[in-house]
Amino acid sequence: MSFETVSVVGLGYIGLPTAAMFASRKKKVIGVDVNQNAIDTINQGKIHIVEPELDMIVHAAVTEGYLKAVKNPEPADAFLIAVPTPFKEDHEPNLDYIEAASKAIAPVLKKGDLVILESTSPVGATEQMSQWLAEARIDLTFPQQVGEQADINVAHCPERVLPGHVVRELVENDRVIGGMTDRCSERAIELYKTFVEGECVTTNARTAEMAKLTENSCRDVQIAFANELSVICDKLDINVWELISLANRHPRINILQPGPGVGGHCIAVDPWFIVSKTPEEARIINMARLVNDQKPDWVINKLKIAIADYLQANSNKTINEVVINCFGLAFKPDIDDLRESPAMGITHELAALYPGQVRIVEPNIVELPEDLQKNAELIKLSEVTYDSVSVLLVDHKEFKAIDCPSNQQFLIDTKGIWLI
Ligand code: SAJ
Repeated sequence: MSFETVSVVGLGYIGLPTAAMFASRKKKVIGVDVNQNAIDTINQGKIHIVEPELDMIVHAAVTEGYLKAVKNPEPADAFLIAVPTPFKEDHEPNLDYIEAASKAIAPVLKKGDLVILESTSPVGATEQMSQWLAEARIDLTFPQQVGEQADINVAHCPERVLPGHVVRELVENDRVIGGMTDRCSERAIELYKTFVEGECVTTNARTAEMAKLTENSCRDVQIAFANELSVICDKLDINVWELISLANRHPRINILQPGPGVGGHCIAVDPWFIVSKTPEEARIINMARLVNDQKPDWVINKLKIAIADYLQANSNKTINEVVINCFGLAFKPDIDDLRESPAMGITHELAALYPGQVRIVEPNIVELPEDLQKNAELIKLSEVTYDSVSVLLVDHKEFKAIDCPSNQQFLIDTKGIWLI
């Protein structure tokens, strides 16, 4: 049975592009979301998130009638669940959104349907989702009950696309397909082959869950190594950027770049899903999280020292007169996404410590988030004053294109683009 209608539950950074890709291949796509504003925006052919090229694809899909957004699930042949999986206060994964999505689609499931969990999830979440579905639909059979004979096929196929490159990577990346049975995997491959040009590699659901967590934990550990090196080098008076570029000349070494910390909604979250399941064993993964999470505090301390040095060199000034320039707010270069950004956290704290003295240059936004507006000011790169203390937090292309616009002596360059 082929897939005529595909439903994508959760129309965020992953769900909306995925829905749009199916629609662009002329599948009838029903997008489901709890956010009325997102539904209305999409149904007008517009998008509520920032992702290159996505606006055109969504516009075409909606105007040609292949994509619509609704609040309540409707019958379909395949359901892809792409809802958030945040963690709770104690770093335990929060599966509430998956549970709510499962319970929402259960009433419209029919024999032969495929349900795919795309959300990054702790090991065991797909089995748990299938259990929630089974409890809601005792008239249907599920893989954990009858294996290959199940009425409903269930798989975990984690998303792996890089924000800013989602449209291309959705098509080109290889896909890990973790069916609860072989039949589930076969059906999932059939669905993804609608638009995926990368290879679809099959495994079981638990391994697919762990594969995704492993990828992001690996990156987190590697960034933690770079961040730790930056702190060590600072103490030993060594330029960490030069050091890394030298070490990377070794044919088997590829050290990543230090920064003000690790941001975004994936790398700083997913490793905790491994740590919470196996706290005794996941020692390096746990430590990497702590190293990366501590980096913003280290940056703030460095800045306090720079302010003290500045005041010593400018004895006519008081601490309330020091201007602090913050370059960049986004969680990584050349995007406008401020969520879970270490640069945001650092700037917030500086604005609280030095109210009215913080000037922010962020070329990708037109106004500051509300909570920063009262204590800080958004300025243009051309308006930066030379006589001040500065912290470079994001290596945006606009910053890389110029020489340091501030006084080197009182600059904390967390990305190493202006240091000489
Ligand atoms: N960062 C560094 N140094 C580096 C590289 C990154 O400090 O050398 C920082 C960035 O500035 C940022 C954070 O790490 O704050 C994360 O950025 P990223 O570009 O490494 O990753 P994300 O969060 O945008 O996307 C990641 C990707 N995962 C991997 O590369 C293993 C993407 O493929 C995943 O799909 C995505 O997580 C996700 O949704 O899980």
